[in-house]
Amino acid sequence: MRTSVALSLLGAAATGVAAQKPLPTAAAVTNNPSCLVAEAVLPENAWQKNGFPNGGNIKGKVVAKSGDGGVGVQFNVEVSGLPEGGPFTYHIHAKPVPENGNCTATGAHFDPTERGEDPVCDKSKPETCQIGDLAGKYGAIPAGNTTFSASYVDKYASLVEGSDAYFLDRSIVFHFPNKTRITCANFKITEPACSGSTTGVAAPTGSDSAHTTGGAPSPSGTLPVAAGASLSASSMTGVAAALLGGAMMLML
Ligand SMILES: [Cu+2]
Repeated sequence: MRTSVALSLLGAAATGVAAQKPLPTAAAVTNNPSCLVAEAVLPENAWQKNGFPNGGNIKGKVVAKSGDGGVGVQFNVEVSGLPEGGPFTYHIHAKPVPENGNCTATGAHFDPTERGEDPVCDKSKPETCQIGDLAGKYGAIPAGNTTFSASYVDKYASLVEGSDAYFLDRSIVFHFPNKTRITCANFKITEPACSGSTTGVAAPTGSDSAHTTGGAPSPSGTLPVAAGASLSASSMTGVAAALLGGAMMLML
């Protein structure tokens, strides 16, 4: 860590550019659960509540589900009734929309890597952008459009509850070019994850079936091997947990 900071400072000095903190990078998510679908449906007449008489009659939704093989999240964005002006941006925001529909209460952009607003997102390096900055990474809604649709996979968003990049308890917010908020909605799960999905929970399920044959524990020598084998495909953490589990069994 310290080395990389020193190197990048050295690099900046060498090229005569003002030293800038290197941006944190978001990790690609590979264990999103299959089947799960979530939708953020924009409410009718939200723009009136938000006090923008020229807010058009924006409607639409943002659908989120796992990318192929659990990698990233596929977003399908569909809006109509956009007001005049633009380009319009939209983001996942840090907090949910409260009961009264006030988009201002959704806080700042969802930014678990804490990279902040500056410098602006560089599309060619999406891993360095705020995870919630969807318009920054995949394009804003161009000016002059009353409808818009887009579909893309963001590798860094997570559908695994409890992980840093999990966003289904947050909101999506659409903005005028001056950043004021036109409309917003919370994500809601419309289809649950299916069993046998590729979450971190899937691997332990496999090892469970390996040693829940009968109430009595199997001969201790075979356990760590079986658990290790069934978990090896999942993650280092899984393997570590399996080894730890095995070690604890041996101690008992
Ligand atoms: Cu926003």
